Amino acid sequence: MELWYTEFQTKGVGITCKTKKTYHTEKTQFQEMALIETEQFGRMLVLDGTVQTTIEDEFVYHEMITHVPLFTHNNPKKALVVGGGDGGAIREILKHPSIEKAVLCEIDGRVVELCREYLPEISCALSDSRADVQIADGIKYVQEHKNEFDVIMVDSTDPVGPAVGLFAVDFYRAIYESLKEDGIFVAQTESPFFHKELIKGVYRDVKSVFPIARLYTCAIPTYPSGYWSFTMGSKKYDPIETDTSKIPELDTKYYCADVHKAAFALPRFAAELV
Ligand code: AG3
Repeated sequence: MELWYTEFQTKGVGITCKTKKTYHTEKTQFQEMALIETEQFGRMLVLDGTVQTTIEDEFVYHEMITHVPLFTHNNPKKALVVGGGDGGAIREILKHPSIEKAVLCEIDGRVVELCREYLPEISCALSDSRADVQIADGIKYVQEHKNEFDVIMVDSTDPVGPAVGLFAVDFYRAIYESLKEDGIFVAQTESPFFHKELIKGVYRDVKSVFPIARLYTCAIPTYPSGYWSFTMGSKKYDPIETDTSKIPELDTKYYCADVHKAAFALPRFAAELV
């Protein structure tokens, strides 16, 4: 018998994957969780019915949410990931030799535990001595840590349920305060095809808090529409002015100096959102 998993991404569109195995399902204090084996994308983490990450395509998202801001900054030493309990962003951050400490602040401890068990390729860096895993509310954590971080990345779920507060202007203000004077912030901001109003609103809010705001995009096959966006707020450095000839070779599969530049070149319909 064939078993298929479907995420309904909008009222009229879904992604359906043939599954080989269900490793684990659980209702945590915050959300429903599933770890499954898919034929096309390998192991997959699903939270509240939405695909969070898969072994086959996680590299795109985790490289793009981290290396773009880290190479926009001159010399990042201390980074914070809000959400991101799978540890993929931390793994990428720790590829930067300048990084002394990478804090992960994830609200749901079960996500971290189960990703350590079932997705070791993604979560492996959580045991690095420079990684500091905090199981806590990211909003409170940011409010309590002022003027501390060079780069903050918000690696959240969709703006429903536990993540709603992570898409709010008050949170962006708290992030501004939590960053050093040349700090940079990036948030995952959904699909330019399916979430236009969200992107417009986030961009407007980020722009009202940070002197520099930029939208950039990449291709992620398992996320709604396959085309994904990130919004950056920066106090000093403009990512489109990064001297990309100085970007060193890193062990990456998507990000490179040309992609750093190209990611900010927006198709007309996406450029209209900002
Ligand atoms: N967080 C963003 C996932 C959003 C996907 N949305 C969806 N499938 N409806 C990814 C977490 C990876 N660290």
